Amino acid sequence: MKGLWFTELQTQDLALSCRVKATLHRENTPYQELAIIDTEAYGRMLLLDGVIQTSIGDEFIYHEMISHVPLNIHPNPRDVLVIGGGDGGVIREVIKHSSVEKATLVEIDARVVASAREYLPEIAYGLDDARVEIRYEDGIEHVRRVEDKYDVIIVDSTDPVGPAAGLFAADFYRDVFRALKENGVFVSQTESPLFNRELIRRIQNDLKRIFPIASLYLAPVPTYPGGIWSFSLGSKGPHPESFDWDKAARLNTRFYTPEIHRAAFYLPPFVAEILQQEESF
Ligand code: SPD
Repeated sequence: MKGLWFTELQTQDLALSCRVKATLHRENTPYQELAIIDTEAYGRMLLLDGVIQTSIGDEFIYHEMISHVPLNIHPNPRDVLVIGGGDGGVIREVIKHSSVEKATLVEIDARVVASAREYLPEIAYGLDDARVEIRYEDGIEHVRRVEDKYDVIIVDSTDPVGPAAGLFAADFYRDVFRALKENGVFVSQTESPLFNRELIRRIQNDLKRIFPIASLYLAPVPTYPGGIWSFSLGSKGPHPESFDWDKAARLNTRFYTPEIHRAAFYLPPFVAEILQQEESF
């Protein structure tokens, strides 16, 4: 294996390696170690504490699926909150919806936004849209302070360790429920159904206690552990599989389609089992 390689230890027993063309940037921010590398297989990548957050090669799958599913389920999303997501990928998708009047990005680390703007402009360009407000603050605190404000809340966080752990907690979901307007829809990235079964089960049980409708959907993300990723959804009213088909089909996307939206909620048996089993703690 000639050349320089980056390896992410994705679990204690699994690693993903990419051949590196160049290291474009590296710094310690007040919150984490940030790096931008260019790889042969997936192009430029954002790494936080050595974990792949996004890559030019596969980012569209994750960003389209975490955004267009909740935004199409909501009948008229006007005010949208994105927590995390400082690379701008979710915001780029959110502003494709003409109903959106305001998109607020709450990102704790200003250096993530600045680095994405400089090194990942294909992902970050939506951050300059006039409808976007960027606030550098803690998403948990932000949601605690607001009530009846947002139509859609999307959590595009890092993995549930360190400061991000609170974004996967029942208390946070209760605050999200309060921060949403009538008919509000919430989606969070909730890790790998192959390696994070207990976490997904616990989150789904929490959401079922808090929201009238809770659901799980999946998408393939090749650079994330196991290559298949889960998204947990809580809705105050709209049903996850009922949406305006023609409007969804008109979006300019590379992965998301109305057919894929519907199919994403049909869970393979090994994932359906996660939701059927009792919590083991
Ligand atoms: N294992 C990494 C999961 C990261 C999910 N969020 C990534 C942010 C991309 N905008």
